[in-house]
Amino acid sequence: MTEFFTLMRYIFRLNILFFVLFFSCKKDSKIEPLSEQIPGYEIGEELSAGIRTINDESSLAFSYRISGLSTVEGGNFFTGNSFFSQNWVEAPSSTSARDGLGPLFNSRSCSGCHLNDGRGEPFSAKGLLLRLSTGSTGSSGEPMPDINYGGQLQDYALPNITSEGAFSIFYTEIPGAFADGEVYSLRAPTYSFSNLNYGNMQSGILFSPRIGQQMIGLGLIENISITDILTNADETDINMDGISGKANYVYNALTKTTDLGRFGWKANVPNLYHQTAGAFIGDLGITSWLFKDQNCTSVQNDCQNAITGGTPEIDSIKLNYVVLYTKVLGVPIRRNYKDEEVLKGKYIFKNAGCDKCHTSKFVTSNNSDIAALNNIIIHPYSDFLVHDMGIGLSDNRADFLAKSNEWRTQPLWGIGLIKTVNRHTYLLHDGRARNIQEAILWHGGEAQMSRDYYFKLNKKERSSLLKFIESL
Ligand code: HEC
Ligand code: HEC
Ligand SMILES: [Ca+2]
Ligand SMILES: [Ca+2]
Ligand SMILES: [Ca+2]
Repeated sequence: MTEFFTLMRYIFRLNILFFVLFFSCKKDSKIEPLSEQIPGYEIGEELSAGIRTINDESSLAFSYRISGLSTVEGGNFFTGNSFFSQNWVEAPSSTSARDGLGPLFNSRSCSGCHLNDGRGEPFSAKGLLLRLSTGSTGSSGEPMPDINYGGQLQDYALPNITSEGAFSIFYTEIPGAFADGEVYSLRAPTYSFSNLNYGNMQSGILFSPRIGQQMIGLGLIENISITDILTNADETDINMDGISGKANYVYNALTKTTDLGRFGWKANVPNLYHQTAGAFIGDLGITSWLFKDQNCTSVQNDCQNAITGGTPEIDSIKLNYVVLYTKVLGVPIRRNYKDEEVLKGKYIFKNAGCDKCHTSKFVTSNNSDIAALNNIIIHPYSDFLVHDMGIGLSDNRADFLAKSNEWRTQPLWGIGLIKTVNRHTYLLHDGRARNIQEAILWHGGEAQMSRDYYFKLNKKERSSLLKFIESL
């Protein structure tokens, strides 16, 4: 990595040198602009995570640790990786370091839903899960779980345990056309449950389908100061630009207080420690010191009585490795960032107001105990606030302060590589969009103006904007 940036700087200096020579020898011939001078290109914009950017665009582009880690941190990353990627097994087992799976679970490993540290797919066990709640809230403002099924439907179970049930998705196509005649179709999902083995869910049960996101740059996001995030919040739209942006304050299991939410599709989780321990218990059925109880409701007796993988099932040392792992996965460098069309797309992105939510730049704070995460210029293309995205994207289920139609601006860094890393392009919180264009056309609410702007573009302009997003 260091070599790479030295090389980049070198090439850049060479260009300046070349530029000087060029002007001094060939004063009156037609001058081809040097790549550095293409209007709109800003030096360094391709470095999505500043000096920590990963120089790779392969199917492993999301899987590298950032540069600048200490030897100990670097080693712990690899141990963390093994507990993230390898399957957990039923207890008791000779592989006692990784037993305790379930009894109810969604996947046998973290990477089951975050394959290659990337984006899940809208299929059960490949990355989509359903959060459940009753509509009332608990003492910390949290959504209250269903009595029989808890806060999440686990659709897998160990061999002798009764599973919770299954769900299926049915898509309805909604056709549309641009002014120039090009047609598109959006697919709206409806969900149905089957084989519910623990009785009915409470009447009026609410559920929220969620896809696992790419794991890149999360420690940098965690290290943005609260003040910097709140600077963009404008809940009552005082500046009257049609965009509000609201902070979601959520329960922090570590401090047992309320904190700014940053992670998850509704900014429903405050930090990566809570998120990681929460995923272990919620998605894999692995207990930790933070979430001590097996994930079984009071009616799930065989689940409660099953053999466990220890108390807790993942000890705090191993949990720390996985938390570190989630913090230091890097962000890949942009591609084609100097192409004329991409630069035109960047211009359109701004004009369409996309950047009012997909904020292009932050500088991380100095607060992380991982020195490499401190003071880094980043281009995540998110404000990490929740926005009203319209009724079309509503899940009918509030998550702390985020209402049913409110979602956290999804960071766009790395989005153009999801296809390479995960071999699909399903986007949005439930994977309903089959590509970037469909994701844009689903934008409503505060983003309606941006959506309409896109809708009125001609084909060439639409293509430029899409090329820009693909370059991220
Ligand atoms: C069943 C699929 C599934 C499994 C297994 C899973 N995740 Fe996730 N992951 C998700 C979903 C869905 C979200 C979004 C959650 C939300 O919106 O509440 C997510 C979000 C996250 C995030 C936050 C990402 C962001 O951009 O905000 C982290 C970190 C994470 N998962 C880590 C883990 C770890 C660590 C494990 C293993 C212990 C794991 N996940 C296992 C589906 C999964
Ligand atoms: C009002 C804030 C807002 C504006 C304006 C906005 N977005 Fe978004 N964008 C979001 C939110 C919130 C999501 C996540 C919505 C969801 O998953 O349901 C999102 C998701 C996306 C996604 C899918 C990301 C993924 O990884 O799944 C793309 C692509 C995208 N936006 C592009 C754009 C473009 C291009 C524009 C301008 C034409 C734009 N957005 C304007 C808030 C906004
Ligand atoms: Ca267990
Ligand atoms: Ca459950
Ligand atoms: Ca505003």
